[in-house]
Amino acid sequence: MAFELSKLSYSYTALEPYIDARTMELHHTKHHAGYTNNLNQAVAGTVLEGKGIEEILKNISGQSAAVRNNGGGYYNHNLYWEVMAPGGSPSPEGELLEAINESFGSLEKFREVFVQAALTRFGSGWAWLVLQENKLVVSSTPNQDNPLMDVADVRGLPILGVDVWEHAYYLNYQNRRPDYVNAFWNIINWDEVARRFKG
Ligand code: MN3
Repeated sequence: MAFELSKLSYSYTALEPYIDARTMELHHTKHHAGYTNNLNQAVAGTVLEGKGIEEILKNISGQSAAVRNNGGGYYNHNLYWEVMAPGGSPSPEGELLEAINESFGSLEKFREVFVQAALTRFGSGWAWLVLQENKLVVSSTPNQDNPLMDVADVRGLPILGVDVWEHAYYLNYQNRRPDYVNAFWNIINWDEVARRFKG
């Protein structure tokens, strides 16, 4: 059973003005589709064929660069589309908010730490909110790595992630990554983050 490019639950224009339609369309139909197709090619005919993506990522050490890069790219973009929503959603509440407060002090402090991780990731990569046992931490990873991978410096379950590859923002924001990351904050789907937090 091959991996399939996920369908978005909203249109390419739906995240404007924070993320423009052209960026969304290229990102989904070219970049994410490319990772998906290349992942299928990389696992075809190997012992990985038919395995779930999380199982593959959790045992990524020793796999080829093609599996690592495209497996990460496939998983990371699935998460990225789902943790965004047109207009965002109300701020986190309940157990997720409690965990954020316990781990970072406040929602505002978490935002600072998360944005800082996104801005200081040199080159291409991702910033994450990661669930570990019973606490939340922020990390960033290079390229298409993610916290599920056994090669990650900070391991755990990613429940929020922002793509800071230039292809995620360059058409609209050029070199202004801070503007993109702050815009992203307006379209976070906290309901989905909470769903992932609860497992
Ligand atoms: Mn991307």
